Parts: sequence; structure tokens; C-alpha cells
Amino acid sequence: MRHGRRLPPGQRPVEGFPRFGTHLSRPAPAVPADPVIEVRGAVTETFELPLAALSSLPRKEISADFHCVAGWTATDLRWEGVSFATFYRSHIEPVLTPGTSITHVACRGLDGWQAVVTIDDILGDDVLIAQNLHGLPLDSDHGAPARLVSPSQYGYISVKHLCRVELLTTAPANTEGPLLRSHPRGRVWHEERHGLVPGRVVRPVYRALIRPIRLLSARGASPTK
Ligand SMILES: Nc1nc2c(c(=O)[nH]1)N[C@H]1C(S)=C(S)[C@@H](COP(=O)(O)O)O[C@H]1N2
Ligand SMILES: [Mo]
Repeated sequence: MRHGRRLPPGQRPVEGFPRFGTHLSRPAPAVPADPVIEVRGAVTETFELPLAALSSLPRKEISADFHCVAGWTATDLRWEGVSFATFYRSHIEPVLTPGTSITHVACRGLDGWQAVVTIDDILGDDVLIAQNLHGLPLDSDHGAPARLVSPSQYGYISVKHLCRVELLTTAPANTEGPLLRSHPRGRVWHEERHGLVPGRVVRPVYRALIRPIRLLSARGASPTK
């Protein structure tokens, strides 16, 4: 955090950048030798875009804080990669099924984690397909070989190990139960933590989850660190 800068409501700064996620203590998925992003849904044909193809697109760097919905914030992370909007305009828009209008994008990680993002949110200026963090290739704890990073939204949108992008023309049906239903937008400055309950009400419940999830996630962390 730059000195004096305020954090979004209900967030507290954390030391460093912990590994955190529903993977819990499971180790990160292996990085394929030739990683790809599968593009499917409302496109004329499903295809796999080699990650290497991103290197022909303009690079983008952002510095931002990273906010987990449970309430921790990792400050001043420097990500580098390709703007999601640039990737979308160059590789997806030209192959969309004619006459369709995209409303949401479902992003999936190699571990099965999935986030559904509205098209407006995912085309935001600060959304990246990140390949580097602080000048080094992403490690497996933080989403190798590439991850989505959307710093204006809670961390659950920032899918690690990104391997699939699905173009949707309607909002998908809810698969989460009412208890832990994530907010469909998750904007940090609006404190959109939960789909049904106001953000500040769920704060203490989510906060209680930080310690156990952190401990478990650290157990599955890369042994080289
Ligand atoms: N593939 C994958 N991406 C994921 C998760 C996950 O479990 N698997 N957890 C999400 C959550 S809840 C958070 S807060 C961030 C944590 O990112 P980090 O482990 O790099 O700190 O990743 C998000 N993206
Ligand atoms: Mo999170």
C-alpha cells in the first residue's frame, strides 16, 4: 500500500502475498509443456490458443493491490502480461458466432476453479492475462503459467492457471448454494462479497476463514520457496 492510501471497505493489509484458494492443500496443477487457452462457447469453432501466441500482442503492466473476499489485501503487486481486452479484440471477437451478443465469460483454471465474469467487467482497463509478477514468471503458487488478474474485483475472479475461456450469451444458472454464494460482480469498492447478503454483514464470517484456508493453502505450496 502506498503510504496513506486507503483500502476498500472491510479489507486489511497482509504481509507478502499468500497462496490462497479452494485448492486448499492440494499442490498446484502441473504446467503443460505447451500450455494453451481453450476458447469455446459462442464461437464459430472451439479452438486452443497456444499461450505462446500472446507474445505477439502488446504487453501491459499494472501495479495494484489484490483483495481476497475473505478480507486480506496484498499490496502493490506488479503484474505483467496482456490486457484481456486486447486478447479479446484480437483473438475472440473475429470468431464469435455471427449475430450473438456476449454477456458473460466463464474462465477456468487447470485445477477446475471457475469464475463467471460479466463482459463489461472482464473488458475493464485493469484486467490482465498475467504471466509475470514482480518481473518473474508466475510461480505455481500464484497461477503458473498464466492467470486472470482483475484487481477491482475480489480475488475469486482472478482465476489462476487459466486454461479455458467460454463465451456466454446469458448468465449461467447458479451452481453455488445460498450459503457461500459469491457475488456475480464482486467489485471491491462496492463491497460486493456475497450474492445475497450485504458485504459488511458477511465480513466476520469470511474473516474467520482466512487463517485455516491460509494454513492449508501454504501446505500445498511449491517446495522450492
Ligand atoms: N485456479 C484457481 N484460481 C483461484 C483460486 C483457486 O482456488 N484456484 N482461488 C481464488 C481466490 S479465492 C483467491 S483470493 C486468489 C488467491 O490468489 P493467490 O493464491 O495467488 O494469492 O485466487 C483465486 N483464483
Ligand atoms: Mo479469495
